Amino acid sequence: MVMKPKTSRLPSAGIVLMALTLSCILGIQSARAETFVVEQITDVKASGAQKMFRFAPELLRLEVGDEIEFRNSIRGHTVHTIPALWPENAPPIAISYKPNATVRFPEPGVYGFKCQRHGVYGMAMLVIVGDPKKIDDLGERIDAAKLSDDAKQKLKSIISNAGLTP
Ligand SMILES: [Cu+2]
Repeated sequence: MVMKPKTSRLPSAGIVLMALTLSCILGIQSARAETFVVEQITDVKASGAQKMFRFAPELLRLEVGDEIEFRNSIRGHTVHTIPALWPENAPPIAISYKPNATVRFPEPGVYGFKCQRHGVYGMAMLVIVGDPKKIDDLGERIDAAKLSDDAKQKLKSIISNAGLTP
């Protein structure tokens, strides 16, 4: 195999500088807040209402300051705070009649969401921001929340699938 001399392939100082600047900019961007997308699904092919209406994904783990773009809060879907699963200092959220809405999460903690209309069928989700201090009592808080049995079951399966139950 014939090797080409490498010296002729050395990039010019200008290109090296440009690459360094670019990687620097990209580095700063990746350290910034991220935006995640949560869809609200109506799956007409699903068997039963418990599977028909759902958030996707149903669990998100964020860094403090990250954002979620909630999509499809239309045709009955909404995004509403579950008060029993909400950090004390965080303002409640109520999104309806919006194809998309972006929410920022500056407070660490556990955030529970339900759809106002389909929560009764278990349309609920969890967002965990940062490293919340109290997470081991999550199961008890779900039990105590004013939610339908289907929603409680959904939230409990989310935390057990994620290995968050003690
Ligand atoms: Cu809904």
